[in-house]
Amino acid sequence: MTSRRKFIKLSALGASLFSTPSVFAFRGSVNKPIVLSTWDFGMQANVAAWKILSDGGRALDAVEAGARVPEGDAKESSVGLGGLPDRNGRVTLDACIMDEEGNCGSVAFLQHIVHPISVARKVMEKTPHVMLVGDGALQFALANGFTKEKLLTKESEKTWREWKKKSEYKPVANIENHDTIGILALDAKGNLSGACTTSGMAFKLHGRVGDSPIIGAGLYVDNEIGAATSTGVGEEVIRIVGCHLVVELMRQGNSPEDACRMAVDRILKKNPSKAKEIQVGFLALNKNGEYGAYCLQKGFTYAVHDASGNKLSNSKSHY
Ligand code: SD4
Repeated sequence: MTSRRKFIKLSALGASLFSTPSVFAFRGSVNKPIVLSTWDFGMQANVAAWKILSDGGRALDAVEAGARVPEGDAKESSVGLGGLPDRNGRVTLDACIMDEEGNCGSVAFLQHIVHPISVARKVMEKTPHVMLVGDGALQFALANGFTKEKLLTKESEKTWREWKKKSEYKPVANIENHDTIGILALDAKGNLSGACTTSGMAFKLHGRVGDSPIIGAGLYVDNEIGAATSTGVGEEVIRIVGCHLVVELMRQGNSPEDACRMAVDRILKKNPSKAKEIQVGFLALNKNGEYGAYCLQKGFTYAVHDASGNKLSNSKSHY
């Protein structure tokens, strides 16, 4: 009898330790559909995503379509085609995608493919895995109908050659050498999805992978609560598993903006002197269609498209 009681007590303790209580509050009226994307180029990405969402389409299709816009734009130097290369002059791409059922797919250190986000989706849908990297990811892409392209444009090669003169690798606080697109959507059915795609830190070490293709770090979606994505110095986001943290903070009842701010605070607390010099920004959307952002340094913008239109906002910042 005693041991049975002990067992019941222990099981109750176990349950309370392992299940995070959710105090997330659903509102009567949900602002849907809605899509949000990081940085100024999020405006164009949102237009592509909105075409799908406004037609009753699925959030997953919307975030993929949105992410493909800067990926295919040779003038964007931080994503896909035309992305700035690593220090060896190679353009290496990272991307991930996650749907309302918690399915996810990711590619990292992928070369020669313009749309890594679509390869990530194929990984999610066609393999039992979450992540493929490097040459394996390339072989998988080629086997699935993607074609090999030259991603280094004349402009990005020129910028790289200039950089090589000093070869100074210093992740700076402004947006010049980092602009990942993270895109989050809530569709008319009330389902959430997210995507994130980047060429990573410019002039990084060959083989370096940041937060963007890492589920939980650069992107996280929980269809019960909300979704989050990040931009900036990926190493700092990985250290705190940033986007999973933001979603869990929303689960505890925090607004999207507060959850983003608390994640930024965590980075600050861990490394206050470094935080002064770098940029990290989080963007979050909850199940009610409420959204918010927060970053370390001024300058992080995000675009929001809902039934009232498409607009660009400045994120609040710590500094
Ligand atoms: C990375 N987080 O590779 C990416 C870069 C980025 O805005 O977001 N730039 O670390």
